[in-house]
Amino acid sequence: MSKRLSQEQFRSYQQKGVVFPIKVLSPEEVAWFCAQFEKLEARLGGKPKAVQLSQTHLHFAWAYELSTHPGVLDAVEDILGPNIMVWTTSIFPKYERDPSYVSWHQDGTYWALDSTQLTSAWIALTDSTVANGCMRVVPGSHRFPIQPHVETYAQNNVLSRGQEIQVEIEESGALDVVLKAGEMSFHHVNIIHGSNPNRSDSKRIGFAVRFTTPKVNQMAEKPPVVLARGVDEYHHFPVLVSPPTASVEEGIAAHSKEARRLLESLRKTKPSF
Ligand SMILES: O=C(O)CCC(=O)C(=O)O
Repeated sequence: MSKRLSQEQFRSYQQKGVVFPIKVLSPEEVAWFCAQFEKLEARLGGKPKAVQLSQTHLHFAWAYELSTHPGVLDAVEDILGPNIMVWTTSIFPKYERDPSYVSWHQDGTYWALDSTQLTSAWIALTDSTVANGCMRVVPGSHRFPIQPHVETYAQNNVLSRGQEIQVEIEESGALDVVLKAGEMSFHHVNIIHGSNPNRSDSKRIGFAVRFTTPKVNQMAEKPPVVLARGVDEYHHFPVLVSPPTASVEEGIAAHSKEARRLLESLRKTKPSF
């Protein structure tokens, strides 16, 4: 029996590789999570880099709480089953009139995972609209094999190496994942997706959580994961023992030390966020 998704939503995920909108946060929760993010953003100098906004759930209590929110996990359970891990997280802010964009890509290309049992929850902390650069997907493309990608290192590309798929995308067939603050979408690890620059005067903030099952293994350096629900009979990953409790300052110090180490490792091994 499903916990959160309707049959139609589940079917949409299977057929299109994406499902939205799923309402998960109350307006009060949105305001609180936004305020926590903005506190962190301000302490990081205003417009943090992508690497500063990855894996925040390991260092900041609010980010851990959002990644393991019961409403989010109920919906994940409908897709992945009862054993759920938070593999990684990334926050994607796009500022007013921000030229940054995400090129068309398939996440499965560069995550070095041995399975497609992964779903990405993209939780909107502000409205995410066509004007402010909402995520876009090519429905059904999760069924395609992994396509060739090039590393462009393009200046405004949010992806760490500017990875871009090498097939012509029919823009008219793309679906805009428009969300209101407090709603989320799920997208499949192999779906072709990206997003345009923010051409509006409103900021867009998305909090992405990558959920896997314990069966999934990674052929690269493994981050600590959160066993959010169920049991881990595989022990492929180190598991975070307890939620973070550090102050913002301590969290920033620990996070930046880890981010430096991760960047160094990425240079050598190349999996990406
Ligand atoms: O936030 C965006 O614009 C893109 C997000 C994305 O690529 C992802 O969550 O996989």
